[in-house]
Amino acid sequence: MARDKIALIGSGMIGGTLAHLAGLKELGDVVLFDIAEGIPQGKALDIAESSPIEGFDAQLLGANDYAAIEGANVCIVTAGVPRKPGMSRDDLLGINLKVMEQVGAGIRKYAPNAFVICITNPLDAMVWALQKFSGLPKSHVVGMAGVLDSARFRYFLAEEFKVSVEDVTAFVLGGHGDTMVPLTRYSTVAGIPIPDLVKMGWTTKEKIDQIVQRTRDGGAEIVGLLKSGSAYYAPASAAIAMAESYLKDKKRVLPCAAHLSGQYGVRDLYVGVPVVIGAGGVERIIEIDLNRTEQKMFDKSVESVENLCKACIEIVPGLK
Ligand code: A3D
Repeated sequence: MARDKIALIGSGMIGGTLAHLAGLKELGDVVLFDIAEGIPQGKALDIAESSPIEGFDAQLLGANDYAAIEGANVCIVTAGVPRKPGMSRDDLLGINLKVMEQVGAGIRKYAPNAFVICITNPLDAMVWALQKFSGLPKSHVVGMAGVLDSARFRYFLAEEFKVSVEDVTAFVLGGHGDTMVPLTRYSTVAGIPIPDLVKMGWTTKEKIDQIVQRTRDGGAEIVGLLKSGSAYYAPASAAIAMAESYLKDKKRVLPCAAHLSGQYGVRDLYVGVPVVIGAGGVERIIEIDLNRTEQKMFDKSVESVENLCKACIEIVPGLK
């Protein structure tokens, strides 16, 4: 059986890390694409030269022509510009929307059967636009944000409880931004919900509120430290988990920006919700019960995603 083919559209900080992880995990052959000449070729060669040491077999190719992504099973899109300190994700909208138009056309032409994972910010609007520009089925175009946001939440909770990150599960819903909705009720340590752990005296409500806020500001915390560019190790790990679930038909339940067509009362928007990812792409959208406070936070988050999509339509009226 031939190897799977993973196309990375954008070969910057996340793109390079994705290529390395895809190699290490032997997910398939990798094509790094970018408009910058030499960068994808250089990164591909560098990673290929690590393969004899790490012991993985994969072809790594760098390219500046979309023809190189032909027949890819998975495309992971990071093309665009990242945030600089003081910039919000939304400041990136105009520039990255134009990039999504080019990427959508490239995928439509050369990899129409791929499972597409978008990472470019502002995420929920860019993945929505990319699906429209590419014309691929909605089940096959998905945004990465929830896996990263919930990983940050899990890490902070594991630190607070002094337990293994493996035993902490967490759920973060809504858009990727300041309005994301970390759900403490559905977050657990080995099955024990956080509110019960508060009652058991493991932590306090104030401490959990601080962790929720730190999760919401997780991206900005890294941008502030790095001073140029934004997070890339954890975002790459998150997208690889989604790609792996598709390629190996693992049917993992992961929070992703998925296209909603009535679920949670939302129509034709991409919003972060729990989904099942398997060989069929997004195979199921899971609708969980939200209490009144959670629903209010979710609605606020949806409203901000809707406003971003409206801003996209103002720039490219044909997107409607
Ligand atoms: P960076 O290292 O700048 O890489 C972006 C790459 O895109 C560069 O190599 C550019 O040359 C390339 N590029 C620019 N325009 C085009 C184009 N038209 N076609 C093809 N390639 C192009 O950024 P990065 O890898 O750090 O981040 C990539 C994106 O991910 C940014 O938009 C970030 O804001 C976003 N991001 C999202 C998350 C989420 O959780 C959703 C987290 C971190 C970063």
